[in-house]
Amino acid sequence: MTVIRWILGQIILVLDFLTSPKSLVREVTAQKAIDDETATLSMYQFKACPFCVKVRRELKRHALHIELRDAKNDSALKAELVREGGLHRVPCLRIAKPDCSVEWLYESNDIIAYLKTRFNLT
Ligand SMILES: N[C@@H](CCC(=O)N[C@@H](CS)C(=O)NCC(=O)O)C(=O)O
Repeated sequence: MTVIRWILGQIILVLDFLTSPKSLVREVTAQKAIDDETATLSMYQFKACPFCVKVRRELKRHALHIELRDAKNDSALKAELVREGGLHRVPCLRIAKPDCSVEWLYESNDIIAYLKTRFNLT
């Protein structure tokens, strides 16, 4: 089962590489304003998880530079996700709010919808 999962993961990564979407190009100041906002976000993920690939493709398409955190191989990040987010499930978007509170958003579709709303994406 582990081997089959690994093979499927590699296929997903190759297909993602071959069909990788083009990044939106913004004017420098507009991109800088978005980069300042995305600096408050990070995504806990597994490299070969299809749901994470789906979100990463949206990040690339919309040129959202969000720090990716490996919750599979990095035991400290994995523990942090479970302790603070509540579940060892990826993808999970960590949203640091201006009032210093933190929201942990699970579910790939919900993460994509959140990003589209927050950054006014089509
Ligand atoms: N419905 C979820 C599915 C997420 C999901 O099943 N993620 C798997 C990895 S592909 C996971 O986190 N599994 C927990 C684990 O392997 O410990 C979504 O769309 O984000």
